[in-house]
Amino acid sequence: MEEKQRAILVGINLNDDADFEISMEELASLAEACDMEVIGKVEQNLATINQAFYIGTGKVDEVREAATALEADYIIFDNALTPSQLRNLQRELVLPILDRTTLILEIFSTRAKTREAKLQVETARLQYMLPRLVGMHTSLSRQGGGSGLSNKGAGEKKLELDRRRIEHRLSELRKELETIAKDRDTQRKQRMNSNMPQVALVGYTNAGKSTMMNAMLDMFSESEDKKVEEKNMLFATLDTTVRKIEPGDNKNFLLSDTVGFIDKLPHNLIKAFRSTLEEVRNADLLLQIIDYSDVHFKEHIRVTEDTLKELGADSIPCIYVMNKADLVMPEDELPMIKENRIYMSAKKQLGIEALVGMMRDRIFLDYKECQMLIPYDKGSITSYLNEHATVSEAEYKENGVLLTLSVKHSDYQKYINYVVS
Ligand SMILES: Nc1nc2c(ncn2[C@@H]2O[C@H](COP(=O)(O)OP(=O)(O)OP(=O)(O)O)[C@@H](O)[C@H]2O)c(=O)[nH]1
Ligand SMILES: [Mg+2]
Repeated sequence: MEEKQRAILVGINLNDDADFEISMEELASLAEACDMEVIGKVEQNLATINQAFYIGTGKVDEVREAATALEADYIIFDNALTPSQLRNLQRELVLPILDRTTLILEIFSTRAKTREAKLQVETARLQYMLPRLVGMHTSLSRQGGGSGLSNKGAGEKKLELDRRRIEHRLSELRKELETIAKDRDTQRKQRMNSNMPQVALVGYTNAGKSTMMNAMLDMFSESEDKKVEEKNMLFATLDTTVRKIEPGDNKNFLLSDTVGFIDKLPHNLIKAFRSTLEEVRNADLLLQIIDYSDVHFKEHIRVTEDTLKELGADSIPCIYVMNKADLVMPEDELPMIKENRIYMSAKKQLGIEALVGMMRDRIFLDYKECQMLIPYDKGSITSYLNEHATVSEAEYKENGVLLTLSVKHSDYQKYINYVVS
């Protein structure tokens, strides 16, 4: 098993799609992340997808010939194939067929570490498999077993049995995940009660979210052992981690790091990871981390925004973090702020403080919890605050009235001389 599995990629360029090449390159990285070697590509320009075979019927022969000539082990299609396309293709092409979705599911399943992530991936996988039981190679680990072709002759009975077994397993998974989600919910409610603003890191996979989390922990947290894993690979992070960031003067916030997005992220997977991604939906502010050194960064922003929409998180305020700018801009120009964008480097920690400043301007825009001691001869200030701020307590002290209150940022600045804590 030293030798890598050899794969041919197949893609359709629909109506001269500008993003076609990017998509094929990404498919190749996904295959490599599954430990396969890409040995060839077959591409076709089409105006519409072929309902029966995905690619044109003539092209099917070409794929089979190329696969034989190049001694491929797998044929990988760029898009999720419908159950009937898969069945038809499997009949015509002798080799096991995978698609983009199966690759992503495979990567997720090898990366999943926590019990929850494992159960979520298994759920997504079984859901994808269920309608495709005939001829589907859903797992690379089954290679050699030849489940695809040998299934061809399998009787209806066996199929029905498989189907029932999967459905049973799915209901078990659902129950266990619900229990885990409930615990998580309790924790989240406790955090919300703490009244601390919640900020979520989001963005394309490998953009630098975990590196950003670690940089903030480095600068604004006591303990080192709370760090998360950062790695140069697709989907290094599959779980959600929440950490308290304490930049000082009582303006703390909670920061969450979670799974990254990718183009055509399988719908089932987003659904399965919904509870992991709950942190994103509940955030007061999103930091969209973008790999600014990647020429396709605009496309990545689009995919991230589409995914956020799917999650119902598209109306949350967002700061655009053009990360990895150290690779494409002179370092002495960093950080650079333009409206709601910041050009910076998480890895080199250039711009972390500036970013935290931007975040605080947004999340603490309207609120400031504090105590002010207003002398008795400044009664007009006391009445102004009573009118314009939320005073939760007023204690009459020897040298003035001590107000515990929540004030607008501008008022806080205006009366900063009276702030005692
Ligand atoms: N040059 C440079 N490299 C960076 C920067 N930020 C992150 N990286 C590198 O980019 C790679 C990915 O970083 P991660 O923080 O793991 O990315 P992520 O967004 O958490 O990725 P996933 O968890 O896989 O979605 C790592 O090799 C980092 O060292 C940066 O500002 N500059
Ligand atoms: Mg990560």
